[in-house]
Formats: sequence, C-alpha cells, structure tokens
Amino acid sequence: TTTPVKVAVTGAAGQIGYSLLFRLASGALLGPDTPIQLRLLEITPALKTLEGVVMELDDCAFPTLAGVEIGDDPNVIFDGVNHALLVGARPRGPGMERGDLLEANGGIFAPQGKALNAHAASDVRVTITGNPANTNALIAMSNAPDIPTERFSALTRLDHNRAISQLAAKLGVPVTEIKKMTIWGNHSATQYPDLFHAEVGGRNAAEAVGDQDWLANTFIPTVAKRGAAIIEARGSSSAASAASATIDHARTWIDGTAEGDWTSMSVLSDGSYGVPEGLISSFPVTVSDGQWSIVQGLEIDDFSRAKIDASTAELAEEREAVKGLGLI
Ligand code: NAX
Repeated sequence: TTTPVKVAVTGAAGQIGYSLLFRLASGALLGPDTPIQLRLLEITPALKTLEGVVMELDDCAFPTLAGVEIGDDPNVIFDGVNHALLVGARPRGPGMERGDLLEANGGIFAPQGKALNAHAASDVRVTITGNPANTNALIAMSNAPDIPTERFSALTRLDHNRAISQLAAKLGVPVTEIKKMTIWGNHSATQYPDLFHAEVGGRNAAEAVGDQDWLANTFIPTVAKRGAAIIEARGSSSAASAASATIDHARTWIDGTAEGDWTSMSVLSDGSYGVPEGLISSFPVTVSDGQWSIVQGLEIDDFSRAKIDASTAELAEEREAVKGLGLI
C-alpha cells in the first residue's frame, strides 16, 4: 500500500473547512489512487465541533481517507505534513483597526510558521487562505527559516476563478475557452484582475470585450468586491468557492499548469514587474515539477501599471506594519 500523503488543515471546524475536508477526503486534491491523512488544527473551544465534523467524515466511508488526527497544538498536528492549508485566521471584529487585525493574525501565523519549520515534512508546501492572506503568508514564511521560501504561497485562485467566470459570462463562452487570466497584487479590494494578457478562444480578452468602460468600471470592481456581494446575498462569506479554489491552487502546485496557460498565485516577489522584492504578491505563474515560476516578459501599459502599483503599495504598508510589530 502507498504511504498516505499528510495534509494539514487549520480552522478545520470553520465554514471553509466544512467544504474543504470532504473534497480533500474524496480525492479532489490527490486523485482516487492516493490515500490521504487529514491532520486538523483548531483552537481548543472549537475541538468539539471538529469532532462532529470528523464523525461525518467517518460516515462518508471515503476509500481514499486513510486517517484523521485532530488537535489544538500545531507542533503535533504539523508533524510530517506534506501540504499545509492554513485556513483558520482571526476575522476583523467591530472597531478593530488594521494594526489590531495584523497583530491578532501574527499571533496565529508566527507560531504556525515556527511549528511547520520544526515538524513538517521536508517537501512541505504551504498555502495560506486565511486573511489577510498575503501578509499572513509573509509572517509564516519569515518564521520558518529552514523551509525554502518558494514553498509558501497565498490564495488568489478564488479571485482568478471569479475573473474567469465573469469574463465567460460577459462573452457567452464556456470557462474552458479562457486562458492566461491574471490577478496581480493583494487578495483585497485593491487586487488587479488583468484582461490585457488573458485570452478567449485564442484571442486577446480585452480586444474581445472591446469595451474599456466595462473592463474598468464593471469587471474589475465586480471581481474585487465579489466577496462582499456574497456576504450581502448569503449572509455569510464565501466558503464552498473558497474551499474549491484552495484545492485548485494546491492541485495546480502538484500537477502543474497546462501548456499555453498559467494561473494566479501569491508568491514571494523577486522584483519582477516592479513589485518590491520580498512581498508576497499575486502574479501570473506557471508550475512544472512542483515548482512555480513567475511568467516573464509581459508588457505592462500605464493602466495596468497604476493598478499593480496601488495594490503592491498596500502590501508594502502591511509589511511595514508587521515589521513594526516585530512579527517578521
Ligand atoms: P470561520 O470563522 O468559519 O472559520 C475559521 C476557523 O478558524 C474557526 O473555526 C476558528 O476557530 C479557527 N481558528 C482561529 N484561530 C485558529 C488557530 N490559531 N488555529 C487553528 N484554527 C483557528 O471562517 P471561514 O469562513 O472558514 O474563513 C476562514 C478564513 O478564510 C478567513 O480568514 C477568511 O477571511 C478567509 N477567506 C479567504 C479567501 C481567499 O480567497 N483568500 C476567500 C474566503 C475567505 O474569506
């Protein structure tokens, strides 16, 4: 029998966890032939709820689910993990300033980074979904000096998928016609979904749309504010779609991007496209043999330049704030 792949999920008793765990256990990440062991981290008061979720996992009798460990100590839960999906985070409460939010999350992602550094498998890949995802990833990465920096990434795949879906609907084409979508910058309202390099049926997407007003004043804000629209409609934040995007992201990292296409991932900037080095920012990336690389050589016009700069300036401010708090 094959040794199970160990996948850690934090915030496992939360909304996203409730979708994510069942998809993982059913083989959506690793396929039908690879057994998976789930290692689930929660805060102590949520462990009872998590036990209930594990009862449901048991009741599915998933053939690929080789075991489940739960607990509240990252040093135990991250032992030997090959993939860490860091979903649990501290949401912004009433009256909370950004500094408070970053500090509260630093209290989660700094110790989790240290625990991964000490206990994860040597091939660990870490995906941060919990918000503020990019800066939480920077905190975790900075606290895990022995894990190669390229093994940390933050989720902008949900934004990427939203952009594909909006464009496909506008042009009346299936989502499979759309390639080379890019989200640049921060997973926040300043993100920049870029149609100038995207393709629809092999044709440039911005040209196919042929409507700069729609692109600038409908498409970009619709994608960037989609999370708020979901909350408004559903009464709670996106969960199933976020779980699905987390799996897409982690699976692309394993399986690679298709020839002639790329994806969006928030990864450590090497200064490409003028994005300050050392920020975790979303880029167009290709993945091959488990390694991502930032797509090079795209021409950036003034419109895109301004959007990318605005979003990365926000990331730089967040970095300064967490530096000031001694979190990185
Ligand atoms: P929930 O509040 O339903 O669940 C979060 C869970 O995390 C809770 O069960 C909580 O007990 C747990 N938790 C808190 N601190 C923890 C710690 N130190 N260790 C382990 N677990 C801990 O939130 P949910 O809707 O599941 O969303 C989770 C995170 O994803 C939030 O930060 C949210 O903002 C973020 N999102 C990120 C998205 C992205 O595209 N990057 C989109 C969806 C989502 O908004």
